Amino acid sequence: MLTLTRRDFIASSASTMALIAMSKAALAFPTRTGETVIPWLDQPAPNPVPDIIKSQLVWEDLDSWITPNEKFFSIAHFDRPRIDAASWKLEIDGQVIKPLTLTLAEIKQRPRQEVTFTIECSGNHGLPFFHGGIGNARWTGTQLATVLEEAGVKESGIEVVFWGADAGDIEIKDQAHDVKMHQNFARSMSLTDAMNPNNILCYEMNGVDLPPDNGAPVRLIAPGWYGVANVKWLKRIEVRDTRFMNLFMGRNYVTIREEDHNGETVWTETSVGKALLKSAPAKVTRNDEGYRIVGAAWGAPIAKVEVKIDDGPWQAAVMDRSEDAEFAWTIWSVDWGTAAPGEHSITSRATDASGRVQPTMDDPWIAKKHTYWESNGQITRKVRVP
Ligand SMILES: Nc1nc2c(c(=O)[nH]1)N[C@H]1C(S)=C(S)[C@@H](COP(=O)(O)O)O[C@H]1N2
Ligand SMILES: [Mo]
Repeated sequence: MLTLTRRDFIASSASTMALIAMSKAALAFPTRTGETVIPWLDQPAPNPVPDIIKSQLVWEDLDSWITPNEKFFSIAHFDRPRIDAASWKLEIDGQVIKPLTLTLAEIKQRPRQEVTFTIECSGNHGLPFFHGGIGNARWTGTQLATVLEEAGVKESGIEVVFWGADAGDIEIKDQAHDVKMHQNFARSMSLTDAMNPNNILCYEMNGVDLPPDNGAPVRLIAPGWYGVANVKWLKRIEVRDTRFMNLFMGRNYVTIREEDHNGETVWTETSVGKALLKSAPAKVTRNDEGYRIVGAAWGAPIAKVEVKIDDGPWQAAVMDRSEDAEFAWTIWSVDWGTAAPGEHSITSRATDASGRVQPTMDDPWIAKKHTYWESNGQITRKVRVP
């Protein structure tokens, strides 16, 4: 374990930090000397929305626990604002006793808090062109709860809205309405969820300033929540005395399911929330010793991962615990030995610390889900062994 003082962090250059992060992660990864990667046969479809999904993780390239910033996926639903950090200010207002306006320098003067968190877009694996909406980074900022405490939330405050600087034109049309509006990106949480001590106002990613596409100068990092809750390009934090509903709470990022209640089907719509237990095979490698399957598991504390090759038995994967963080993915591997030439399918399933198992694709939880969000079913990949 590398320990650096705060001064070391500040003094070292961006490139040095990146090198330290990479060499540290490389030690922890089940990479073997002289190995080559066998590409998957089932490659994702071409991305039809390159403005929204600007980059994605390429699973075959996964070779470090920390995802380097230049390989990190990036999602923006409206524009991608470029904000002048020197003049930027964050407002904290609404149902608070003392509204605050904080500059970046003032936020950086507050105590530093760091978390390694694997952030996944809830749409990941829900669409044929979207398999790489995930990455693991070390996020640094200051605790949100202490800022809200300083502003003093009033008795009436029940909901916290995180407003982004990005905005777009939205239209709502039905029999009775035709409303056009220009609305900023926003997501909200209950006051209780917002006060979770793990949430940070984040200004650094993997030891360097937060990159513009990932929300510079400051974003919310809410460990354990799906990507959409982690509002980028923060502009204002508003405490409200009512629940909040907008495009990203109530229309988009809504999971529609058929649930069963006493034998009766109940159709539900829920706003995407906390991350769900999931795993995925990342790549198949080969060297002189044979084949190896490597993957990741995340979304909950992971007890074990099992892998099924074709119609074979579930085999226990070796968990790499050399890097262990509550909100970060766990890398696993299975040695496949002398795999038979031909086409094979590889499925992984994760089990969390409470014994819950990642659902199969025909589990009603997945099969009776009618929107592509929160797709945490077991993933099968196809590979051809030469
Ligand atoms: N302001 C703002 N924040 C946002 C978004 C956005 O469009 N605007 N997209 C969200 C979604 S859907 C995801 S998955 C994550 C992605 O974070 P990243 O781009 O840093 O990978 O950002 C979230 N925060
Ligand atoms: Mo997302």
